[in-house]
Amino acid sequence: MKKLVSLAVLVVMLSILATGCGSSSTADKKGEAPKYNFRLAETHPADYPTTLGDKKFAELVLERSKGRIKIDVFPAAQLGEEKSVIEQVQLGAIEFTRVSSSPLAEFNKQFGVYSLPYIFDNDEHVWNFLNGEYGQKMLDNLEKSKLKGLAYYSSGSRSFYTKKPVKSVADLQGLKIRVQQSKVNMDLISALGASATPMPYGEVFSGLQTGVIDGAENNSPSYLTANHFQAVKNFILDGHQRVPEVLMISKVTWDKLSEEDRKLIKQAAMDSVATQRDLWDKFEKESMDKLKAAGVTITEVTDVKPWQAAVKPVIDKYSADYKDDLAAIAAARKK
Ligand code: BDP
Repeated sequence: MKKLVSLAVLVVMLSILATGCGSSSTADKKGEAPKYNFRLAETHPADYPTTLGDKKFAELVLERSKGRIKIDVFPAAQLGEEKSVIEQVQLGAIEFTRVSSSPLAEFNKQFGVYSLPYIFDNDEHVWNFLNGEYGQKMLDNLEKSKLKGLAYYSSGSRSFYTKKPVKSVADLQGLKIRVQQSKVNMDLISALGASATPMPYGEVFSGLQTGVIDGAENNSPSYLTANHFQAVKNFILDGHQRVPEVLMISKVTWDKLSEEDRKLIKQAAMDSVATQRDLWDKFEKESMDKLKAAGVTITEVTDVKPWQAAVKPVIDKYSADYKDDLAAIAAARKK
């Protein structure tokens, strides 16, 4: 009898699973069977605000195409780390992704400007620029890198977190700090006297735990959700960078779409921004509260000038390369 009951339970569970996973879906119910089945690669977990932005985008595309264009979001780096995902998107093997501008800079140099330190004053300045003509043109310029930028998403500002407390620039001397895989980031860490260790995002947690690195840097939502706070508990809010996130489609895929579908996809991407930004702002606050509750020591930086002075050589090194971009960013401040 007992066996029969557990068998029945198993059958029920399996049927629930089958309905849950089946490609079932909204698409088939909403109209025609999908003509396109695309994949979107995302590094963050399923409930992260940015992933929820991706999902909003996919939902709008499905709805507006009446089920013809289905985009499945693969969170948690299931399709790979950002650098390898970008390569696959260039080839059209993965159709969509959302990545940070930092690794993107290795594929399209112009995006490196976003990794330069302290070029934006605050979030408002960032969005003034991103929503302006110049910021939007940069998305189009990705075409020469076999990519097509669709929209920007928020990612707040990045700050250091370390095993031993860091209270000033001097405390960073000699520490091994993980950086995103880009040249500007390497230079930035070196200028601060630390030793830059590039590695994919997914390896940072074990790197911190095993002591391969002494620290890393990111925004508070990433520090929290990637569990880095469990390994190192000192967070200094120096806010050295504000690196926008980019939602993109492969140029290979883009070229195959009708003009009408391209418009639909672009518009859906733009319309998903409000959802991502709203969720982002809420989660940024929530994650600071959670970090505090988890016993993280948070150090505010009241005077950012010594930090800006230390990284000035980075600005000097790149100011000629990014002359026009930096001028446009500065102009967005005045608005
Ligand atoms: C996060 C970005 C993510 C990057 C990660 C990193 O959202 O795209 O992969 O930082 O540091 O803030 O690699």
